[in-house]
Amino acid sequence: MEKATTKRSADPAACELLTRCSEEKLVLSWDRYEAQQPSCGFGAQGICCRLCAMGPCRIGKKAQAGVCGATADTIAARNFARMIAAGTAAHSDHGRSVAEVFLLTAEGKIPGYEIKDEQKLYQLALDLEIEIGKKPVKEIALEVGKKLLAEFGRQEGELRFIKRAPLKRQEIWRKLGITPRGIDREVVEIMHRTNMGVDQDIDNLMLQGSRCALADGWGGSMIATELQDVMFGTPVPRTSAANLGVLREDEVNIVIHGHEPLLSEMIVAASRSQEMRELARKVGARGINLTGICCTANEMLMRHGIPIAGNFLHQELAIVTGAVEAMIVDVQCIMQGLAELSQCFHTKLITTSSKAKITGALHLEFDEHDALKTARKIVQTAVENFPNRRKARVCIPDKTCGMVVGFSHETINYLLGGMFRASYKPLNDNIINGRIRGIAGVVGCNNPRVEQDSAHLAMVRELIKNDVIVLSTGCGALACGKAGLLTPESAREFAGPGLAEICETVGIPPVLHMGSCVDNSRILMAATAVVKQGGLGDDISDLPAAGAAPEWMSEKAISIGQYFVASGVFTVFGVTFPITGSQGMKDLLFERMEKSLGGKWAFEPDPIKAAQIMIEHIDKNPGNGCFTT
Ligand code: SF4
Ligand code: MSK
Repeated sequence: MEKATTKRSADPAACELLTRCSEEKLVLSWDRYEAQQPSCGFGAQGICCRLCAMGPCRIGKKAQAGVCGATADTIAARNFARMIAAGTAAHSDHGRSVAEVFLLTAEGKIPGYEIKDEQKLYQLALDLEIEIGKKPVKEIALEVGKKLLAEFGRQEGELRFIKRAPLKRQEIWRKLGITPRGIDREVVEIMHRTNMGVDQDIDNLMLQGSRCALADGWGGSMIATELQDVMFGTPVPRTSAANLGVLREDEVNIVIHGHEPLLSEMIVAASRSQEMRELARKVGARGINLTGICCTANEMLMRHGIPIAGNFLHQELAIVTGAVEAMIVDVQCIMQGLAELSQCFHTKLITTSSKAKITGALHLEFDEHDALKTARKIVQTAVENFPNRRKARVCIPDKTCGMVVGFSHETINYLLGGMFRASYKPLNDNIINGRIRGIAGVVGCNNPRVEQDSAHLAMVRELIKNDVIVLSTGCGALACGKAGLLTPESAREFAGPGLAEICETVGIPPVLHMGSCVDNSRILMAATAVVKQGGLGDDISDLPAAGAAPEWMSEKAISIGQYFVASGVFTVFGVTFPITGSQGMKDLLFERMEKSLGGKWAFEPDPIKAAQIMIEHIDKNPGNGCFTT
């Protein structure tokens, strides 16, 4: 098979290893993607349905409706709503796991975890209307944990974090009847409504789609972020390094891949223990080198400065270096192809979650009740695998890039306003005086349909060149890190004069790394803080702001996109868009939705054009230029 490696990735480290794969006939996601071509156009456009055994049905010239009479519009809307439900379920089940461990920590029932950020706990308690008084920290934590865990199974009323949104936004949701009740309830209701023969009105389906997505952004994801910060520490800016060059020839390399820091935090602790370091020396290694892929990488990066090996499409490439003793995975975004690929090297693929096993992988189940013990066992397995490494097979690209990461919305507050006058005022003022043209959230995955990282980088460069400050999470943030855009110095090279001046004065990069996928809730909080600061309107939809996921692939991205839109953000996706076979859904998502929600979707695979329509939207909104004196 002809492998055009240069078209596969914009990352030179990836290209180097892709050449090796081509020579050794190793099969990676890009090859499997090619083997799938031509991919199903009905699926890509969202107009195939297999909800019942009268089907599967697909809409085309031959048939304008499914056996039951379902139209392209209904089929596309049901599929889209189910993607939102799946994404919400993934983020929220992550949040639930965190809440459960948080509660056990507060009850003093599990060793290894602690309350690290008491200030954030107090703030959470205030938001949840819990009286602080002279209560001990553990008692407050117990009440916080119970209240937040109950949000998943809540049957009526409103999710508690909804009250964090701007008042006008809350009213919009109430008027439309889409304020989420309980997180699980909204997911279940989508699964019911999209059953054969239930909800067949696209507007009604998408109202529930919005409600469910809001239960993700202002519910499950936000709970995950907040409680992780309390338990593991709220991120603060720190320096680190990115790309496969962070793997070391003379050390035991452990790559953690997945999403939940419940596991990675314990692996960090275990790998730093005297016992494990001595064991490493015994097997002939100089030490233990921990690094990450995808959102686990983001979690370890922003709390410990642990270097990252790469983003989504780097997961297989890390194994191809021949230098990885163990890849430890938990949940989400883990390719099944890793199991077969790891057989070609000495790498042990270790699954750790009862929810996510992979045939061919070694399963060492992570037990939160004795977290450090299981983490030690996992690290030990990796260390003991070091002597099996074949030196001749090792090929670590000599590519790394420095970066500054860890911009929580609290940090932005402090950085801009100072410790004693923490405030978003300087940001608002600089938007109002025109130095900063607007704010963009650029997030999401890699996708082998797109040259790896190229769309992220082109879009982000176009935005910052036009003085738009970028907030980034997930694999998009890691793409920026690998390309040097997460350094303050990059502002001088890539940012427009206004943004460059701010970056230089404050000492921040033009692209702010805000964490993992669940941390998109930080972007919601930052946007809300800008609204509450005043001067730029009284709702998120008034802000000169836009969102994008130029290389998305996961259902989680659709959920994130929908909660951005339902929160009032204009949001542009690239790659393909799974409703384009339905004129009704295109009208609703790309146009009509804005009337009710203040935000809408756009689909534009060209990243430069996408950046330009984001800037057009930013320029239409108040704040930019209107208040220039
Ligand atoms: Fe076909 Fe309708 Fe069944 Fe879907 S629900 S598979 S469109 S008959
Ligand atoms: S890991 S969801 S590939 S951003 Fe959160 Fe990356 Fe997308 Fe997974």
